[in-house]
Amino acid sequence: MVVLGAGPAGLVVGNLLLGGGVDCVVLERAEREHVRARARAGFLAANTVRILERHGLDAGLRLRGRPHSTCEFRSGDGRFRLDYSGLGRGERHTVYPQQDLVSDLLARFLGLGGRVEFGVEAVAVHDADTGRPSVSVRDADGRPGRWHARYVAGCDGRHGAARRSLPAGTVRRHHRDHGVTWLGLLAEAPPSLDAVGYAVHERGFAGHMARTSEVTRYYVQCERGTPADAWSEERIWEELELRMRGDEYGPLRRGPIVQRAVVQLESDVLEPLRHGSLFLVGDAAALVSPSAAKGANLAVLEAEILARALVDDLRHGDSKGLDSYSARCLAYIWRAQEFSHWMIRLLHGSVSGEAGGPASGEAGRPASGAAGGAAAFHDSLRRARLASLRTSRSQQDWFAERYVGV
Ligand code: RFL
Repeated sequence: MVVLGAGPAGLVVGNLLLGGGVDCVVLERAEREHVRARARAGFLAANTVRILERHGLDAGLRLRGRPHSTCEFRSGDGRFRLDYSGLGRGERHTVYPQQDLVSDLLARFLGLGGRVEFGVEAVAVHDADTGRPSVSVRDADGRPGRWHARYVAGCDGRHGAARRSLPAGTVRRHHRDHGVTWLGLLAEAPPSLDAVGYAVHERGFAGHMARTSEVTRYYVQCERGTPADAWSEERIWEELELRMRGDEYGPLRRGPIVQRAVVQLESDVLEPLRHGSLFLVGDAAALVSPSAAKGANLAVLEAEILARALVDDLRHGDSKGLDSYSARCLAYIWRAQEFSHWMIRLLHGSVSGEAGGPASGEAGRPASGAAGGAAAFHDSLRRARLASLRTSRSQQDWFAERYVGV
């Protein structure tokens, strides 16, 4: 087996294959330290924790992960909190930085004797429609090489070789740009509240998510096309403070911004997720906008489904799991897309593609008045959605089940 990419998807596939007695190699474009340090997700769903636990991959998160079950919504209509451990299925998140999870998975994989080729970029997957596919690669010095395998797991993200190698016409791509842009920030500052904070403001959305006791992720909506370094740290904190209504609900705990990235809220699904001997997993299969924190959780879920099916096929000659892989995973992916789309509309009023929605992000401009009736209409719908969530128990149960589940 060849696995492309040493992110959460690739490393879960790799660990489960080795555990199931299937030999594999992981090809990873980046160097080891880069892979171990890349800060991204942080909220693991209860089901993700169960999967990791089932396969003995949870030692680190049991030690250092922190349970989390509260989110707080702030808007011009006031604020309210939902403790979702008491709603829906009563599940919680575990806050555990993705880079720590990746480090754990990598250590475990190498400890089991697994092989990772760092600094080796997959260029293309060849002959995927045969039973003998291969992967052409180049190393950091540009030297070419080739790996042969029975199957290839494409866990190399949205811009990887697996997606690029799909012949035109074999896969349908669903893509939607929600027209909303966030600046994703990591601040070396303790969390400012003991909840995930979602702030809806006429200047645009702002979000707060704890990562550790010293590091907090913030999001601040910005205009499409804003370079990541366009805003000074002072401006970032002023916008966050204003949108999160620090004067009413308490000031934010500030610190240096140590990472910035522009995040365009997009959805992207490939269908089907199998092309002969090549399987798409994680971000290579689908991109879910970070509005609902589903990406890493889906990646782990799909990785388990694929690895089990591969072990059944390669060890026991049972190919049923591989045959149903795509349909099974797409059912989860579309539910995650649906919820993340709902979250985008909860937090942003009008989004692109809706009548009167912005063609590109319009953060910083009031949604009412001269902006026109349609924008004001969508803003009123957003307020009504938030009001339902605040007051309706059945709406809260629905929200909790989807927010923490995959
Ligand atoms: P990854 O993690 O991108 O790993 C892919 C790996 O493949 C390598 N690679 C290649 N290797 C060889 N040859 C090539 N040609 C290659 N091309 C790429 C890359 O170097 C990399 O190591 O994909 P994977 O494993 O599918 O995991 C997906 C998750 O990383 C992603 O969905 C999440 O980070 C999304 N996400 C979040 N998800 C959550 O569940 N909860 C969250 O709280 C959350 N927060 C986030 C997020 C994503 C964010 N960004 C990146 C927009 C916050 C942010 C800011």
